[in-house]
Amino acid sequence: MASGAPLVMGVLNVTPDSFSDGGRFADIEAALAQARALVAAGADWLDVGGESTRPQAQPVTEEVELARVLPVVRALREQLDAPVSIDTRKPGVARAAIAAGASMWNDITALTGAPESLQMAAKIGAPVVLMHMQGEPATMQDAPHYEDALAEVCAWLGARAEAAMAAGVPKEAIWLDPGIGFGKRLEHNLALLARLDRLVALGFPVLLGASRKRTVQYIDPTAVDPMDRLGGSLAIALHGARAGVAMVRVHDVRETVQALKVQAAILAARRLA
Ligand code: HH2
Repeated sequence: MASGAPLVMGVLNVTPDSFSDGGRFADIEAALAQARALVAAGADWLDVGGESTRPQAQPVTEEVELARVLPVVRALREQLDAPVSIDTRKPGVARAAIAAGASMWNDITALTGAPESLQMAAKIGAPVVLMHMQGEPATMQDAPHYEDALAEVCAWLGARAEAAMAAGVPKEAIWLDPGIGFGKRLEHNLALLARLDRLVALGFPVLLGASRKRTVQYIDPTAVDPMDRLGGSLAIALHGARAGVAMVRVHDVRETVQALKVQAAILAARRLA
């Protein structure tokens, strides 16, 4: 592990259609109960999302997304201490959520989602996650193509970080994310996971999100149900920690925190041995 265990971001989807937990936390009481459980389990951050971005997901309007996320962000701010990030590609939703108490903008489009995204990120001034995606969620898994996925993703994310800084986002506010499963086949995801150190070497904190994703099913075809992908999700989180990622985005917080702690203890003992 580069320097200690990564932070853990718990996923809080307030959507009817997310791929692994759609509909479970769509009403505010259920969302708050889940948020409390995630924090009690050790989540350092909560990532609130109001639009599913799973393959084939259909976009929602800004009004619908705001109505889903704002009451939850406000309630979290009032009732819990954990910082909240807002998972949205819409600059208007990011601005409103930050005003309501969120502290980070998690943007799966890396500030390409709208013409004003870059300027909005600079104006908001909060940390922003720039994630790589090839195409759009509705069609991104139809025909992903790369000559060299690792080189292309690193170059693209580096360029997006430059664009954000040129627009006025401070360097220390920028996070990068390889976007596991976003317009990528298994071979592309594996190329990125195998050399996460190359992304870390760009000099920005890296967020890694592979929890319950289909990448695990491609390796273990029996894991058809996302709930059956915990083992693979933990393996990827542990691998990310050893490669130096700064935060992992997961659904199963308790299990991930425990796995990271055990790995950290073993690595610390090895250093003493
Ligand atoms: N993955 C998902 C959503 N947002 N954000 C970042 N930065 N990185 C990711 O890997 C990432 C993300 C997809 O997972 P989930 O939120 O569980 O599903 P859905 O998009 O169906 O709501």
